[in-house]
Amino acid sequence: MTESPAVPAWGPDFAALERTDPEIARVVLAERDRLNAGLQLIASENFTSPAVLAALGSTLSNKYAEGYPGRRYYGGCEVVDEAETIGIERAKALFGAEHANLQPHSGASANQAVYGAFCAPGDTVLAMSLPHGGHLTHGAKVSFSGKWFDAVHYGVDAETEDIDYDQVRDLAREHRPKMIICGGSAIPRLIDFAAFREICDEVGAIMFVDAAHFIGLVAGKAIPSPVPYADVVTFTTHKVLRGPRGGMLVSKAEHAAALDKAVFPMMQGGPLMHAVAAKAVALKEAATPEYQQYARQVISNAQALVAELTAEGMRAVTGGTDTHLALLDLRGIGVTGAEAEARTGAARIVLNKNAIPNDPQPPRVASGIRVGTPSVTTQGMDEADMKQVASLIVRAVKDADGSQTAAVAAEVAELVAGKPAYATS
Ligand code: DSN
Repeated sequence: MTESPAVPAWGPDFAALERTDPEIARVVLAERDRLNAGLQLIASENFTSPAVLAALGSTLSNKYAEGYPGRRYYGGCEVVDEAETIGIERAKALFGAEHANLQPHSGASANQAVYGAFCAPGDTVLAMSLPHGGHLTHGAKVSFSGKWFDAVHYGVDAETEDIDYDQVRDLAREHRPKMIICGGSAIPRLIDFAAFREICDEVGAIMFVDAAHFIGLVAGKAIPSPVPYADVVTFTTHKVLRGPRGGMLVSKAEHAAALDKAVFPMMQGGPLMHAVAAKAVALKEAATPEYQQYARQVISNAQALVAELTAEGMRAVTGGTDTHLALLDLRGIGVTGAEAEARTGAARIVLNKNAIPNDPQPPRVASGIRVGTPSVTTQGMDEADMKQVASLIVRAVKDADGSQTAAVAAEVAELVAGKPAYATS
């Protein structure tokens, strides 16, 4: 007689991982320790909550659920239907949106679906250029968006370094794009959504806002929302919004059917129901007064950080920030973005090199760095901490011979020890 296998625990069970796969268990713990041991200043990252992590590690991962709630291609979807329906309703309420789709696997997948819904191969789209702060999926030549569509790009004004709205209007009139995209990965300033709406209406274009970076600030009511203006707004759920890694979109009701069909079956197969449930959890968390306070603090921290960094000789592109991120031009202190990333990284300050508008350096070197405050704000840091963070960044960036690395790393360790990202027991 064979013995029945033990019934597995139904939820996250780290001891099971350690028993089954000690190598990967070690990696998981090492990543937790890496997060706890340093300053995480990547503008597109955050520390998601234990509730979100629990939903991600649940048996919802097992279910095939192609289709949408009540209209699936598999049996047994009545339970996961509830998770998706709750998430859709939360998204609509939080953003005041007429329609929501939680299935995109990522921001890039959500963007792909928007192209699928509104454009045919060869159609013209107008978007912010990547080197001026846009995104790969906004028509960069190496992306599907630049290979399959005729992408025309606007940039920033040479003087203000903010979006050149006159150029957007001129290019829209000249090229009559099917779709105009706003948003990007390195835009420190608020976007004038009303101006984009007016231009889109003038030329008959779909207004597509890629809000991946700033949607969490919108959710927290800390900055104005694109939702009343846009035909469709896509975003990732893991940046300021602090949810699981993934994508989402919200839209006007008139585009609901086209967008849903473009997400599934045009671009994706089965949705990741554990991720859909985790997105629902994050949306609930983002609807609280505590989250709104968090969103405001993210911006205050970014402004405090950039003020200190500029006082030390770094130049803030656009002169500052209205959001969670800042772009610093390091040419004035004679350091490249790549050097700064390596030097700060050695001292456990994690940030990324970034092109600045009209950068003379190639992207792999870059003249700037991008810093963001979503993660440090989640771990409870405030403006006073930002003063210290800025001083540590500057010491590391200017430390050409590495003589300060150990001392800076020790101060980083001391600073984060009082405010760990995650508990270790
Ligand atoms: N990779 C993201 C970022 O860092 O901004 C955008 O996709």
